[in-house]
Amino acid sequence: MMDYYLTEMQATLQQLAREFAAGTIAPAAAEYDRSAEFPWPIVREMARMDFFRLWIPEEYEGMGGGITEMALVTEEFSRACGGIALALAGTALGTFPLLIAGTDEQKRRHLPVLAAGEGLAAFCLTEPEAGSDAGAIQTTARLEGDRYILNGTKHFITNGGVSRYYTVIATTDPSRGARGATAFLVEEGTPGLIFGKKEEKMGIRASATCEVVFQDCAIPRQNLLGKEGMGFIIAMKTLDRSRPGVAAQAVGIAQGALDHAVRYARTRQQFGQPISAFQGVQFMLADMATQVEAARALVYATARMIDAGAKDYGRESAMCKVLAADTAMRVTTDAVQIFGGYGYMKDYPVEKYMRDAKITQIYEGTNQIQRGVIARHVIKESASGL
Ligand code: COS
Repeated sequence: MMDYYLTEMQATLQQLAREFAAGTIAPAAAEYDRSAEFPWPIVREMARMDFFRLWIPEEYEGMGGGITEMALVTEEFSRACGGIALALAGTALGTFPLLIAGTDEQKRRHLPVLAAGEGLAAFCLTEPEAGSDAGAIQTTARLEGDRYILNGTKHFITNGGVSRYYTVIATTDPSRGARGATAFLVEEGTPGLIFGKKEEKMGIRASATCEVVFQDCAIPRQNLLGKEGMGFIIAMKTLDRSRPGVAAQAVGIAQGALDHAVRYARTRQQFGQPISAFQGVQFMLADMATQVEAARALVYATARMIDAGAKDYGRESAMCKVLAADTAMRVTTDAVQIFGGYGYMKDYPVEKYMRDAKITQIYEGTNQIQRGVIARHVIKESASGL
């Protein structure tokens, strides 16, 4: 791996995450992939090791880390299992609306709980009819006295059914489209918060994904995040911050598959020598390693840009997500190829990496949506003479 000259604290964190991934996540990955159960014992261990404090500011009992720290840990966890890593990365995603738009009082109440890992979080934006077109949400929130009443269905919700906090985008004014969207915090146990169908997924099977239904779900008015009508902007800002996390997950998945492919190529004998002696295999490994490093470099550069206080990083967030997710798909497919017939079998680890990689091209905005975002920026910059 290239030397990114991490700070001492970042290098220590990376090492800690690497050891945790190798010692605790990797041995359990295949079994959770098979059973599709939520990895509670590992999540509790993550909490005990303080990993959930990472992205929470120090004044709310966190470690005050940034996107860089989150990316480093997500990458290392995903190198062992992209699904188990999502318990942590999905909680970061679910927490961002509170960090972006919450009041000091809201933060004081909820962030220490999240920092201690006593509760996970989930971000509820997607609906059956509002995927890429996030402005088309139909879930409504109606103010009645001092309560908002939520009605509607969110689906494909990561950490759905296992979280304590649900940050929800609903419309308070359907006539205004995206400008009528508003963000809310809904706590587990609220009457009318119902968990629907649990999804049976191709990959990241250790991650809980389910439908989240609101049926006359009444929440206190003070659970409004930001202001009415700001929900779409909060959602977009959330995604701008979280996409480097998906990109880091993709880099980790790609690196994990590459690790296995190199080890296998060194030991698998054909024609009287290890297959790593053949130039055809060497060139594949060289391209895989180069692509993973290029994706990692863009993820770290984007994370550092965000942590340094950049104002607008939507373009870079989308770029690193596209590059890393496409890289993960290519590299994991090539890893299966290097394993040959064994690669196609569930007895070997690489087919899981290929299945896990696929989602990174789809969720938190498909790679087509990311390209749309990048193109908008590029064209706007050109028009303004930059
Ligand atoms: N940061 C801040 N504001 C943003 C923004 C961003 N990154 N992106 C858009 N906005 C603002 C716009 O400036 C606009 O504000 P005004 O109404 O004040 O002009 C408003 O939000 C609407 O923006 P826009 O017209 O660009 O919205 P579109 O409906 O065209 O949608 C895309 C834009 C496609 C980028 C958006 O719908 C999207 O990201 N879709 C993918 C959703 C997604 O990632 N889903 C995955 C599920 S979440 S796990």
